[in-house]
Amino acid sequence: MTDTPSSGAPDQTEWLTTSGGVRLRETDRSLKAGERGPTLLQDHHLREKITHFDHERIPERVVHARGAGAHGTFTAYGTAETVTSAGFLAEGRETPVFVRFSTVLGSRGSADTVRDTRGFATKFYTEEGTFDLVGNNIPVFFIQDGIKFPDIIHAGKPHPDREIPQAQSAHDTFWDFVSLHTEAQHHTLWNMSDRGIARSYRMMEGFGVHTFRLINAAGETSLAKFHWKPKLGVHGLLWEEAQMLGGFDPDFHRRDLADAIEAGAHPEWELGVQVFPDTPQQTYEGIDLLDPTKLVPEEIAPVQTIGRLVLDRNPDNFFAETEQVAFHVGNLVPGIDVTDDALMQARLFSYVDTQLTRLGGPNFNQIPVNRPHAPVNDMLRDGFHQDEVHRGVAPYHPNSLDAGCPFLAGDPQGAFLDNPVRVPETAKQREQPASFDDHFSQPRLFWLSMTPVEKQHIVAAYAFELGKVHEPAIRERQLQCLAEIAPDLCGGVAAALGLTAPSPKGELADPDPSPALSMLGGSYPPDGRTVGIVVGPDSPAEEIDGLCAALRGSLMMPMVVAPTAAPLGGDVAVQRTFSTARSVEFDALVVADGAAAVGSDPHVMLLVEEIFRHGKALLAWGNGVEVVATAGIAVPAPGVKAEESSSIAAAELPDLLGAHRSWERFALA
Ligand code: HDD
Repeated sequence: MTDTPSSGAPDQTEWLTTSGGVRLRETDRSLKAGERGPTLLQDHHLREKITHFDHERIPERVVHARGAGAHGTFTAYGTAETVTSAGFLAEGRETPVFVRFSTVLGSRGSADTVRDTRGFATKFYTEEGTFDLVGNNIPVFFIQDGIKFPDIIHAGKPHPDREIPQAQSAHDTFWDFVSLHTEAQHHTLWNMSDRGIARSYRMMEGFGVHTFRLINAAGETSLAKFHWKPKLGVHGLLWEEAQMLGGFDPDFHRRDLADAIEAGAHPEWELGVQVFPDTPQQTYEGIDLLDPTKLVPEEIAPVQTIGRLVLDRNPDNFFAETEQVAFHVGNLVPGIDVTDDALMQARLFSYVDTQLTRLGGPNFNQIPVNRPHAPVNDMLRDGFHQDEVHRGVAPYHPNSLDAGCPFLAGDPQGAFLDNPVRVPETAKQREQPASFDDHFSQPRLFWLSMTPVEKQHIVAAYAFELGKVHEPAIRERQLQCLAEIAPDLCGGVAAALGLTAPSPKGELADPDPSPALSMLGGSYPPDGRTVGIVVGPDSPAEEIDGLCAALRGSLMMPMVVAPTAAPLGGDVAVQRTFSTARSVEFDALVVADGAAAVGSDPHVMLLVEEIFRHGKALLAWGNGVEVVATAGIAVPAPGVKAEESSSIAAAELPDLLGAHRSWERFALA
């Protein structure tokens, strides 16, 4: 757990050279006319060094600018072979991948823990070409047609006059748009849930959002939605934690991902599909599969797992890999095709287009992280940053000069097939189906599927966000939308804002709740969870060392928190001092024997009090129990325990962390 890279350090054993490979005698002083004289234009090394530096930055992504990436492997179970001929989904096939997680609204340097949708983009370097699954951690989208993308993003980004607020949805333009353009209400409700403030990239579901068309070896088609299911469960921060982390550790998610991989706690997901018959209506149980603001509950279309993703290698260089990776919804392989979803269709254009500006030309697929692992033999030529030295004289087809090559492939050679889907005879029109006008029944389904504590968080999130909206008409319009979703949700938010809850104007739908939409329940491995260990100057060093080793052995990440940075007992490393530690960095706190010597140190009191208030596991042994009592916390309480020894604490932690928090500690109104 360091801020230094794990690998890829410059080779200190070689000579320093210019970019032309000439060895350098000096790089700290410019070439001048005498000791005190002016700098000479002749100094080619100075000019090269400064010029290159002047051009180090490239435009950040217009959306999803803030992100973190990792390498890994996808292993297919073979269970998808009945529905798709995609080679990388054949049983046992291993495919290298690069994944980039992101927030949507913030700029490159913004904080990780803001309330926002998270991007979950996966590049599969398959033997049949690159397949990109460019999804989010929310299964529905704000808009039904890509032509609205600039509108939602302009509304969500900082106000154009002062360029504030950064990476926030709690402002007038966002709520102005989503309350007017009510198809955004479903996605917005997910944002207001704890999905909008993920605990970790490792603890998020991922969704391809759109419906895809799968084609099997016999040429039969079906429609499908992709899901990523995290091994560690789906967990959120509390809003207070998210806000505090924005200051204490704006890199929280980036650090969490890199540290976990470095510690061997390799994040894992299973890829799953919901499969639907490919009927002319393209609906399932009345749900329009081409409407990306709608999901299909797992209870009526189970997610069938088809493979496993493990991320096990951090990038060597952030810019080269995470910044320059370029995803494209049109990177498809035989066996997987797009549908007529109007959101997806617009994306097919946007992703290549944006790289032309961002990566400076059309050859971005030659950048190492974007290079296909399948052989490439295209007829694209020249352009900025062309790395290939193409041979031959006839980059056109047909030709007779380069032996009439390259050949075109057919089915047996694995050529991509644009599936010959029938297009109904119809008129060109700027219209959409009537079912797309239903904007409230699915948000209502989501709300009805939440547990009481999740509902409480959602009400608080709306109250915060709308509390930051200045224009009364926008608040009132959004309250009207909430009334159409659920009067109890609307009532809770209205009460917090000091407003009267409006009545619904439409009829409320009566969907069956979908328990799969709730984040609560289940028990998960503690991989990569951080555990703070508060010690005093005389805490038993050997025992603390043993506790750290035991936690590491179970893939948890201990952090010793001591009065000073001096190693405990001379050789147990201290990761945080009382003045540098803050509770939000930890998933659990252990107060060690010997900690009582620090008395009621305000930093320690705050640590213990916040850990308790945030429902996190709090264990103590020996006189550490006195510290918990001094902080005013009764022992035992749910998730608060006095242990007989450090080894019992180590054994208890996985179970306590497995449930993420002691939810019983949150009093429900
Ligand atoms: Fe997008 C980036 C996900 C709709 C246009 N998008 C981008 C990334 C993710 C998504 C995860 C970051 C990729 C990376 O890490 O480099 N976008 C989505 C999802 C959508 C969606 C799940 C709806 C289901 N996007 C969408 C629309 C448009 C775009 C409708 C335009 C019509 N998205 C872009 C873009 C970006 C992008 C401007 C910015 C950087 C990039 O592509 O490479 O082209």
